Amino acid sequence: MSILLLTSVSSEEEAMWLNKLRSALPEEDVVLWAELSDKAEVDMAIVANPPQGVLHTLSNLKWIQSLWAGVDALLVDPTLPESVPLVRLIDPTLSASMAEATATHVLALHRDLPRYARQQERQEWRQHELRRSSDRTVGILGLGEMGVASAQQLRALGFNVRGWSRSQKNIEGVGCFAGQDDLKAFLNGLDILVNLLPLTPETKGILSADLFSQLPKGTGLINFGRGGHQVEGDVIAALDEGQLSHAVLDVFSQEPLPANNPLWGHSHITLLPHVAAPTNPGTAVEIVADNIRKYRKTGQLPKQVERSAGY
Ligand code: NDP
Ligand code: OXD
Repeated sequence: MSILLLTSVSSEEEAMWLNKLRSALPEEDVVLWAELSDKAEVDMAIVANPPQGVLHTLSNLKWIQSLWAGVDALLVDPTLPESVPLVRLIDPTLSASMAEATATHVLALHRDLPRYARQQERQEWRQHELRRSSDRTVGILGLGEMGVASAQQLRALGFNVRGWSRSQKNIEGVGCFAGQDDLKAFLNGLDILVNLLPLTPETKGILSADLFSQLPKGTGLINFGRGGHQVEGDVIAALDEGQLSHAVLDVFSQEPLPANNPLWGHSHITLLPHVAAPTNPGTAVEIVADNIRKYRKTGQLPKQVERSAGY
């Protein structure tokens, strides 16, 4: 049987993944779509934003392993075979990278860096009151792999930390809120809101005027989840009205963000090109190779995506 590597990344990046996978799995036949002679020979697919309409043509596919943590782009493929288990990337290196990005940008907002950058443009020498991290409350939407690592990092920096998830959690030192009924209480009194939710039918558009109106005036926003979480017009309006003080946006509904998008030029937006926590090819390939070896030996699959929940 063969393992198909199916991506829509550049040919250079795809070749890099192929080489790493072949080195990590010398006993396996890892192939690209263009090299495939018999589709029935494929029992496993390793994917990174694969083109739609291909996976369902593989009649002997036993499971799909994503190289990304988020699987929203995969799940929108209407032809994605329902019965084939889907496994997403869970990698402690990725979570550590996200925790670092969260800490970086929470600290930047906490220490007023965007405001001082705007002052510098005007050559304005003006000091603002310095608050302690323990005087700030940071709320994290999503308490999964990314959210928990980020919460722990922020606790270590002295911030008050809250998190919101679908099911109730109990995390030492973190105020845990769960479900729609708890959302209002979670948002109440935050200084900075960080989004680390997966994009699902339930979370789409959650960063909207309605949610912003439940935050204290002047809250900072960080979106490292997906572009589909933010209603762009509502983010701009909330910034213009001062309801949000600043937004750090790493993800967008359309990536790369088109040149004419007004988010580019907004003075209260820090715009990043989806770099909060990129997949680390070295550690990702080790994890994927381990998953595959375990499956070959025991027939056991790693933890699967819950299709009905969308993550
Ligand atoms: P997980 O699946 O581990 O965690 C998701 C969290 O969101 C869980 O706590 C879950 O609740 C919560 N959640 C899901 N739906 C809801 C809902 N309707 N209401 C409340 N809480 C909800 O995902 P990860 O932490 O690994 O990743 C999160 C997302 O981060 C990815 O899907 C991806 O979009 C994004 N990401 C972005 C990157 C970047 O570079 N910008 C890099 C990597 C990931 P519960 O625990 O109860 O299930
Ligand atoms: C991911 C990402 O989901 O890079 O892994 O956004």
